[in-house]
Amino acid sequence: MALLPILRYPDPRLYKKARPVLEFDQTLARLVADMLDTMYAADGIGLAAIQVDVALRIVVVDLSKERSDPKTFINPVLVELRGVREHEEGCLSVPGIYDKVTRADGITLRAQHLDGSSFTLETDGLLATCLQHEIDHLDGKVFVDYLSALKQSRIKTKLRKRARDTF
Ligand code: K1U
Ligand code: ZN
Repeated sequence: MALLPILRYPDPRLYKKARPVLEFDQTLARLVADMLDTMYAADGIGLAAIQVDVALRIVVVDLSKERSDPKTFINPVLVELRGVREHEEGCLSVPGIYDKVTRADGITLRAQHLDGSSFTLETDGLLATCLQHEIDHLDGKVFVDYLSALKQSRIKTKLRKRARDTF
């Protein structure tokens, strides 16, 4: 088990666009296992590889109460968006900050499993919100980018102050 350091907003590495995964090998399987360990240790429901400074299109999620239903999405692509819904979001890269973001309510997504086989998922509610949030990470976008400039500036000040106070 390895816990990977999670990048903190506004680290510029969070704004990189992730590259597609081309090799479905043991190195990929190890990275996904480490991402799951990291997500569970941080009490998150999702994690994108870019958050652990790996610019590859990999997402892990687990929305189960028992933390026993890990799902892996390699090279995820949103193929359909349905309706709109406002949901409270948080982010492991923006600790302690929560705000409402409006996104599609229902999604259809194509992705690959760890072995490279393709699958389609149709979902809605929190899983759809979480997957859109994670795919945004792969495209170099953080949920606070949807908030007003004033809110973004207050969040940066708060996180900077918190980082100073921990030293
Ligand atoms: O990407 C991340 O940083 C993980 C993030 C996923 C997420 C949560 C909620 C809405 C959209 C995306 C988190 O896991 S934040 C922590 C968390 O568990 C949580 C926060 C708010 C609501 C529900 C769960
Ligand atoms: Zn996030």
